[in-house]
Parts: sequence; C-alpha cells; structure tokens
Amino acid sequence: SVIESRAALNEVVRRVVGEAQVVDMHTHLYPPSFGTPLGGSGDRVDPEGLMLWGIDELVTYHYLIAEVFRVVTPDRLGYETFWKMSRSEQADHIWKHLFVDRVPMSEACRGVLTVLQKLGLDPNERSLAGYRSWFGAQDPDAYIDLVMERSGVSKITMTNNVFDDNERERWLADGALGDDPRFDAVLRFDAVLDDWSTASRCLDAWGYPVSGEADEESVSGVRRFLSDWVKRIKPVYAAVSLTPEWRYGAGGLAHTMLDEAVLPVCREFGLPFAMMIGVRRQVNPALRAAGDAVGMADVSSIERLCAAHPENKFMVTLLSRENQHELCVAARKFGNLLPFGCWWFLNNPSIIQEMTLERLELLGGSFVPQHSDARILDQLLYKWSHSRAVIGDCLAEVLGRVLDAGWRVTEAEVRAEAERLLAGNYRGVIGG
Ligand code: RAT
Ligand code: ZN
Repeated sequence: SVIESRAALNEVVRRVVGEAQVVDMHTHLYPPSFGTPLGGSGDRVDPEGLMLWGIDELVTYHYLIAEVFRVVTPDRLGYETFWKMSRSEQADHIWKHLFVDRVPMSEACRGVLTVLQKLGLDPNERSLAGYRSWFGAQDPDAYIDLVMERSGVSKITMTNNVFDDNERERWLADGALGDDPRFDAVLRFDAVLDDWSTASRCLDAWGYPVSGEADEESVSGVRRFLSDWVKRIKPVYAAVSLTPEWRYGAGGLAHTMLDEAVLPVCREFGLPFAMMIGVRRQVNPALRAAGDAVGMADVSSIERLCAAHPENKFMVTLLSRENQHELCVAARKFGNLLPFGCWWFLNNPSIIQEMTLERLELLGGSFVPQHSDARILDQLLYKWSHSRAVIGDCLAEVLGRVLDAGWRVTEAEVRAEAERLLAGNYRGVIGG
C-alpha cells in the first residue's frame, strides 16, 4: 500500500523500525558457556565468568562508575577504596548517589531505568534488594532468550579478545565454547597493531616465535597465530581498536603487519576487517575500564587503506564526533568501506540523530546506523529501544522529504530499508 501523507509515513516508519530484527554487530556479551558470576536459579556460578547480567552489573557499568566519581569525588571516596568494595557494595553506592540522591538524567542512568521498565519492574525502588531477588530467580540461559526477544535482537556478536588470559584459556580448554547459535564470534587482537611489545612477548610464549621488528619471522608468526585462532573460534570478522595516532602509509610496524599479516589472513578466510579508531587509552588509569577518552582519527589513512586493498572489506567506526562527516565522504569514495555504529561516547540520542541524518543524506541506506556495545546482557533492552526511536525519527524525516518530492513509498519498501539498516547491510559484508 502506498503511503499518502507524512503523518501516515511517520506512523509506519516508527512501527517498522520498532519491530525490525536487529543483528547487533558489536557487543561484549557472551553465552553461559563462558561462565557467569551470577548463577541465578541455575548452578553455574563462576566469579570470573564472562557472561554479565543482572542489577549489580547494570548499576556498576563503567559508564556509571565514571559518573559516580563526579559526584562523590576521589578526595571523598578514594579510587582504591571503591575498587576494594564488593560488586554489590559498589552498586549500592552508585544507586544511592546517582539514582536516589539525584534524578538519573544521563543516558547511562536512563538506560538502567529503561531496562527495569522493560522487564516489568518499577524503577523507583530506593534499595536494590527487590531487584536482586528478581534477577536471582532467572535462569541465565532462558534469560538470554527473553532479553533477545524483548529487544528484537536476532543475533549477538561477541568480542573475543585473544590477549585476554581469562577468555583465551576458556577457548583452549573447550573448542565448542562458541557453538551457541545466538552468538557470533569476532577475533579481536588490538595488541598486534598497537602494542607490539606485549603482542610479541605473548606470541613468543604461545609458540609463535616473532622478533622485535616487522621482519619475515614476525609476519609469518602473526599469520600463523591469527590463522590458528580463526580456525579455533570461527569468527565472522576480525577487529581491532586503535588510538587517534594510528596512520596508514607511514611505514612502520603496524603498517607492515596490516599489509602482510592481518589483511592477507582476512582475505584467505573471507573475513571483513573492523577498525574502531579514536580511543585515548587510560587517560585516568585509576578509573580502570572507565578511564579511556577520545581523540580525532586520521581519515585519510582509512582512504589510503581502502584504496590499497580493494579486495578487502573494511568496517569502520570512529569515536570522535568531529570525524563523522569525513568518514561519510570516505565511504562515498570506497565501496569496500562500511561505516557503522555510534560508538561509546557517541551513543547518546542527540549525537545519534545528527550522525544518522548525516549518513542517510550522504550514503542513502548503505551503512549500519548502530551497534549496542552492550557489556551486560540486559543493556540490549535499553540500548536498542533508545537507538531505534532516534533511527526511526531520522528515517521518517528523509523518507518524508522523498514523499514531498512526489515519490511514492510503500510500507514494504520502508520495511526493506529498515531491514537493510538494522541487519542486511552488515550481513551482506560478513556474507551471512
Ligand atoms: O564501549 C565500551 O564499553 C568501551 O569500553 C570499549 O569496550 C569499546 O567499545 C571497545 O570495544 O574497545
Ligand atoms: Zn566495544
């Protein structure tokens, strides 16, 4: 049926974007096979487990840790005192200061409220005790199905960091770890391009002799290392995050490793290569995971990379707001470049709106508007509902302009565009 008016269009687009199934292309979520610290009604408690879920994890999300240190400053509660507290003591502290003593206005605070609301819980509790018993009664495996169903996510993409000892040892002990059909694996190896002293020390210890430089021995060691891990975890893509200083074309170790080890392995196994650029690591190390900041990346390096390797596929997200327009222009020049997501500090409604409109105007529907970056399973419930609302508004706006220009749009066409944005464009690149 042809849509006649802007008002009808708005209704259709919001409904369709609200209902479309999402393939979430970047999270830090894991299935129960990786262990879970909160066993719930099951008996799988594993303090170092990687599947994070439940109220204490939600409230101690690193975005909220950064926020609580703004209101209870480190001179009043020292960093080390905070880190020595148990997970639930930290959660109580954050709940009191960000949710009880103040109105939880920030996007990360609002997220917790949305999660509770979507689970049918009243977010107005003054204490976390009631929520704890609700979560404690869930079975982790069944809870994944519930969260995916309610957030409209059909597939969760993990981030499998081979330099994380906890995770690596789990893979080495159990090759079937990644077999859960709800999850896809991703091979992540920042240190290979970003921290060669760590990478080379590890590779040597793991039976892949390399040298201090980007010579033939190092290149073949890295190739063998990456190939073995591709075979072990069967990833859908390979990925790194990089600092603003990353350059392509300047020679040097990272350049050689990319050209001679990483990209050839990606080609051999048909894997796209994802780059997340712009993190300034550990600006405040006392905050641990919450201590990273942002800087502008060099988009001309991305252009040179895409030009030099037309047979590779690149998926890129940049952390700096100031880089977003340039990235769209680069994507107009290179069909092998897929911009994705509103990453981390950009995952706020005002910036998602700006970026999504800019991308629609410059690229039509040929990009991936969002990934969740969820670290705690329950966050899918808020990250996707908050993003869908903004993406729906942006799509309604550009389709409204098309309507104004006399072009007829049907509901089926709206559905097809929404499906491409939330799943199809990414699926096309990973070949899934
Ligand atoms: O968004 C985040 O939670 C960050 O801490 C990072 O995990 C970032 O998304 C990354 O993948 O490096
Ligand atoms: Zn991430």
